[in-house]
Amino acid sequence: MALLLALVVAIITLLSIYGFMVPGWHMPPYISEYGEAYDSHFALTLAVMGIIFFLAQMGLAFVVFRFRDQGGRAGYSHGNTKLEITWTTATAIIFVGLVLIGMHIWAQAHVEAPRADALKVELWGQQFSWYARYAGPDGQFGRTVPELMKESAGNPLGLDPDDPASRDDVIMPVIAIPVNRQIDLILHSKDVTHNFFVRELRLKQDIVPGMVTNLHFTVSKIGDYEVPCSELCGLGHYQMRTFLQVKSQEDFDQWLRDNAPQQ
Ligand SMILES: [Cu+2]
Repeated sequence: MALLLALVVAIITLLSIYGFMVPGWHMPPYISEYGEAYDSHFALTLAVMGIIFFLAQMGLAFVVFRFRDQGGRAGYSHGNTKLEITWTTATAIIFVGLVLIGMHIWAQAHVEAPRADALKVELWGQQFSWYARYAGPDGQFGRTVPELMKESAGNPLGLDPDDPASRDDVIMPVIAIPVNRQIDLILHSKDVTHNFFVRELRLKQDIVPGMVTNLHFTVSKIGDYEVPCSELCGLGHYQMRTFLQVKSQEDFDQWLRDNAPQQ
């Protein structure tokens, strides 16, 4: 019986590791400048965790077999303080070490300032849709007033008509951006916490109501990429998604002109 249980533990362990290694489960090719560093850090984390997982599970299988019922009296152990301290310290060092190694990748997108010529795009999340806002030819985002936010009036972001800067703002349900140009994405939420996640960008960011969060990135490949809200934000969460449409600069300029408000 003990041998059977040990074998089951070992087989489940090997199947789990095999499941992580077969192709088809992994993320699609990256399209942003963070991709290479992110992917190698991800692979390092997975390898370290995989080795620990393998050793721990094989240790479990061994102990199940080694200390099987052989007819003797069961002994009581109060644990081993030295061992406890050793593996807790080792775990802490591995986890903090991985964080320290990976921190600069996160800091590049979040903490380092975007370039002065980055294109500013606002992305607003709400239950259960997305709105992207562009400043228009004047380069200024118009004032938004919460009291004016009204979907049925065609003013989901509450643009203030009295502010001249708001007249040329372009508001769209998809995020179009030009390829090979740095984007300074400014994230807002109108209600609850949402999450901006584009697998191909290797970026994921919570959007917290009352907070403005910036992210910057440059995309090197034209195409359409899914943006699913990745924070369970209510009953309609499953349908809260849009697309990041990466276009050539000319196509992007045309798209912006085509969708400019009539004045
Ligand atoms: Cu959401």
